[in-house]
Amino acid sequence: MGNRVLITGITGQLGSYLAEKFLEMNYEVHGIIRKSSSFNTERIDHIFDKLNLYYGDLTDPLSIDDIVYRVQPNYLINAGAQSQVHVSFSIPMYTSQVDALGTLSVLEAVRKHTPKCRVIQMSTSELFGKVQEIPQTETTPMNCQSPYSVAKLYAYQMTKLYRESYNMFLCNIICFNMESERRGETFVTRKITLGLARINQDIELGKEFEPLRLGNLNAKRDWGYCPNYADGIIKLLHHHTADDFILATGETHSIREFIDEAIKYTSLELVWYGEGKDEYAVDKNSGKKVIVVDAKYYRPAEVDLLIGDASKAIDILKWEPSVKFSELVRIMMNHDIAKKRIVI
Ligand code: NAP
Ligand code: F7E
Repeated sequence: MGNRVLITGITGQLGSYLAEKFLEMNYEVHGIIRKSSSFNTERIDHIFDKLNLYYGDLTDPLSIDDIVYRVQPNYLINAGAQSQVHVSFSIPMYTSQVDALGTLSVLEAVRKHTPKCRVIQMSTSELFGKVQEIPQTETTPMNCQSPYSVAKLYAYQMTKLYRESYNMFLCNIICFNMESERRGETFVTRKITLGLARINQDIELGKEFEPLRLGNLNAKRDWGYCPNYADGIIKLLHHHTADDFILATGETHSIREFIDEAIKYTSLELVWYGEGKDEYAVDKNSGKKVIVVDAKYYRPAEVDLLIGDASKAIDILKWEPSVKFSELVRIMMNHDIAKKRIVI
């Protein structure tokens, strides 16, 4: 096997960690980036000169076909996606074009031009939706709750179908929530760590500030550390057999518990008032409103509880989710508190 890897979504959270890890392994790293009116390469700027980058878009099958043909990758990770669940309710058609049909474009291009290429499709715990089983395993029935997850289900099934029909090395890796200091700023964990770091500093400096506005605080997620998941993906790419695997920590916590853990890294002390959509939290010492529940962030359909059982990956791939919940919050809070101090 050669060592040429192609990553869609290389500018994203996961894509950036994968690119770093493959470079460390002396692989030739190729990636697809989108044209935008401002720079969108912040996560890969430190390795930019070592990468081979191509403009393309998952909604444009011609570009995907052309890039796969030119690169002739030995490995491909389809990490590109419209990955915001809430936004997928506003743009369901676009989300389907990127996440469902975009995956089909990748599979078709590989089938035509480089059928021996090993492919990982980035699948998601959102497929379990309104869960039928706790914890969720590779055999738990899927029950989607968003346009995002329906599009990802199409991609999951198409990946399986191509594997079985064409005898290609195609794997779905079903990741539970992957978080890190590189997480997009509108996902709830990063919104909390950045928001609390900002408010903590504003209170210390005696500055006025806007409270952090959040949606449903009671949903539970299995939050893990994105670099751990990148390691699992690399292990699967080098496994002897193509198969589907779950990556998860096996722990679940509510958004409320994430806030409670994050607040430990600030000088704030929260007191909660009200209920549901009228709930808010005040800092005991300053008397200022710090968090407000805002119904704008509620979703038309919610996924209430996710907790994954990654025994198959732990046993077969010898994978380890080494960073668990409290360590994850520590990493993210330390990063965002330091980042706030640099900005000032
Ligand atoms: P992310 O930070 O949102 O990154 C998404 C990447 O996809 C970005 O590089 C983005 O480019 C690119 N992209 C978006 N639309 C595209 C298009 N039309 N054509 C080509 N590229 C496009 O997501 P992530 O957290 O790294 O997640 C990586 C993958 O894993 C995604 O497929 C996601 O659905 C899946 N997943 C994520 C999680 C999680 O909890 N993070 C869990 C399970 C599965 P720009 O930088 O230009 O926007
Ligand atoms: O929401 C609640 C929200 O947007 C988590 C994606 O990477 O992981 C991610 O999807 C929970 C939900 O992530 C806010 O209602 C409350 O219950 O951070 P999130 P997600 O929907 O779990 C999966 C595995 C993926 O595959 C996706 O690509 O938090 N929540 N208040 C909020 N969520 C957001 N975004 N913003 C809030 O203000």
